[in-house]
Amino acid sequence: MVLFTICLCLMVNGFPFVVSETIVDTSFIGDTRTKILTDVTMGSIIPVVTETGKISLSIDGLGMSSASGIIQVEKSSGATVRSAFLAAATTGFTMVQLSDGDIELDGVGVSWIYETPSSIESYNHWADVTSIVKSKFDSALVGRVDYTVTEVSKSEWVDGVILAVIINDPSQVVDNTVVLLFGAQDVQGDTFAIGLADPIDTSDPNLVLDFSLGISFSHQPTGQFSQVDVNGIRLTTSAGGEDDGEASNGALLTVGGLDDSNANPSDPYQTGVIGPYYDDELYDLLPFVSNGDTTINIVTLNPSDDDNVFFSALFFGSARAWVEPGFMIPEYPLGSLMGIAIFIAALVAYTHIKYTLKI
Ligand SMILES: [Ca+2]
Ligand SMILES: [Ca+2]
Ligand SMILES: [Ca+2]
Ligand SMILES: [Ca+2]
Repeated sequence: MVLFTICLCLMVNGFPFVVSETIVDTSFIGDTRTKILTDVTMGSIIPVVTETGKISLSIDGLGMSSASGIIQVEKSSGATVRSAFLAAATTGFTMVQLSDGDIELDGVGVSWIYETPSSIESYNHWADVTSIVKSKFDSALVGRVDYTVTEVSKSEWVDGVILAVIINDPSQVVDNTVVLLFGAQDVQGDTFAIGLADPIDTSDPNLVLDFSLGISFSHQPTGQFSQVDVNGIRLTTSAGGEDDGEASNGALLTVGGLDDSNANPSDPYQTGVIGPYYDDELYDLLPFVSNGDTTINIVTLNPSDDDNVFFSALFFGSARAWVEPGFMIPEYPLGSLMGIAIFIAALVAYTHIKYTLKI
């Protein structure tokens, strides 16, 4: 693991001001569980796992009012678990923060490795559950493998969980990249950028750019939706809803995954008034990229200020990629020349170090 931090620390009008950006090297292949991540915090989802190889990805979500339920992983012939992760969101506007063991997977208490306040007065949590998931999956028959999720603390305090499993898949013929992102998008607008190790080759028949979002505390049909723009073009205005849960606080969860289609919403400006299933939060980014592109920019906004975008997954078929968090301008000095100068200096330093490393 390579970890670099740029830190500019100055005094602005008597107040200490710090610009800090952690760069996580995602170019290696293998175990990512030892990563130290200092900037998983409300303000942006960021990449926490990157894997490349003959791999596939299985994602499922579960929101429930009851204490326990089933979450699934799809297994193809010869498949084994490379790594598995569980994301959990507590119920909006409860300020509930989970402890280790408050959620169980197949009766085993889950231990959190990252957690962050959300933008809606709740908490998001992240765990590595490879050791819980692997042996059952590896020995299972082809098809759906069931795991029992138990919300040991009050179920009304937990909106739901997302299980993302990266699978060694002998049916894959080319190297793919999976990137999992976790954190908390700001409801008032937040961005992240996908950097591609090789330029997009739209003539490659194996090229796939599937994109998934995980959202909690969104109920539809209402005015609760997130809009998503990709490279400045609207992808959806109806992300959200309780697709993988129930229409009840403490069960509001959706994620693009099993039983969803990567078809994009036919009307990208349709808001969430039709219902949760108009948009299943699984998307195809191919229509948004051009041959030779090396970056993809994604911007989310939740006009109702009460939905929590806390997870994303990218599946790059036949492509290698890394993902950068949005470089946010700190709130305090925005509008002052000093602040802008500091931001530009930090951005230049960040860019220099990043491209020194990656190219
Ligand atoms: Ca619940
Ligand atoms: Ca779903
Ligand atoms: Ca879809
Ligand atoms: Ca939905």
